[in-house]
Amino acid sequence: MVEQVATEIADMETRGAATIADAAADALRVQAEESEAETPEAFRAEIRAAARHLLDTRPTAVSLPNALRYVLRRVEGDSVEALRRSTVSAAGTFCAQLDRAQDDLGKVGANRLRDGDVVMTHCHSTDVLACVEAAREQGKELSAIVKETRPRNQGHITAERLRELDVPVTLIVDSAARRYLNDVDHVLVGADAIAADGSVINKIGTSGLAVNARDRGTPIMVVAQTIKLHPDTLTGHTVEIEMREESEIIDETDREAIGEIAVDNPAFDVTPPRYLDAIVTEHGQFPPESIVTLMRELFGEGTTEPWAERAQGRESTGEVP
Ligand code: RI2
Repeated sequence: MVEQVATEIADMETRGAATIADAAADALRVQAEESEAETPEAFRAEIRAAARHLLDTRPTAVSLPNALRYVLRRVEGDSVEALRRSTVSAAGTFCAQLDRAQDDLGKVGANRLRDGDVVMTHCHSTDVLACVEAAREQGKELSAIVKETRPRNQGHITAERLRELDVPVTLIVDSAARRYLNDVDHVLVGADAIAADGSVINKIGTSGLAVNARDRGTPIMVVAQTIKLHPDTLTGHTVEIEMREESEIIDETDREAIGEIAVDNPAFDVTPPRYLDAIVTEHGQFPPESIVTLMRELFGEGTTEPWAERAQGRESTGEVP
């Protein structure tokens, strides 16, 4: 099961920061339920190994280590049965909290949207769609300009979901975004990680979109549950940007026809806080520069790595995530 979930995350069959977190926590639950470990030590080692395997799939979305950390910190007991129960319970609580957080942030984000607004989206974010859904439930009419989001075209998923919410959609290529910004009331983007200085790491193309939006005076709102807050950035660590397969950009035949070229495929970029208007979370909306106060409240000053081969002690601070 862990093997399968890990492959699906790596191949992006399971994708989106919140969905990845949910799948990873659930994989630990199944691992615990199916474990045949005979001693508490063997059980703990097995769960830690499963977490490491999941962790190795994609490096950028911090929701993945945050989910694993949440569950691993709550694996408690002196017997295999007690350990199993606590793991299953922690994973269940985490997934339920994830759903609740998305509902809560949806309502906060919806308050920023007015009846008749046009929104522009980039990539596919379930957190963003939660805001649109909440606004629709409030009876607001919205329409959307949807960027296709090369190379994997996750904009197509967004377009489909928006149509399910009865939102009229205009699909555009990424490079057309600036032309449409004058007609847009809000740019809505999700996040894969948010750093302590308020920088937002999201799908490649977000930073260029944000600079253009600022130039045109169009507000840009980041919608992100607090599992997207990157605790390691509190202590100076940077966020690794995932580089993906060249084949996502160009196939072998076209490439050979062009001649010798290098191809780079960064999956994410970093948008500095000065280009962003608000970060919407389940705890309310924050100016990007002040997100660090929420991070300290939730995580304390740092984190441990409970999945390490040699187990570390419990984390000293922070409740959730
Ligand atoms: P939710 C996605 O990354 C996009 O960058 C999106 O904005 C972000 O995850 C957050 O998604 P990818 O997995 O958690 O498509 O809001 O590379 O669903």
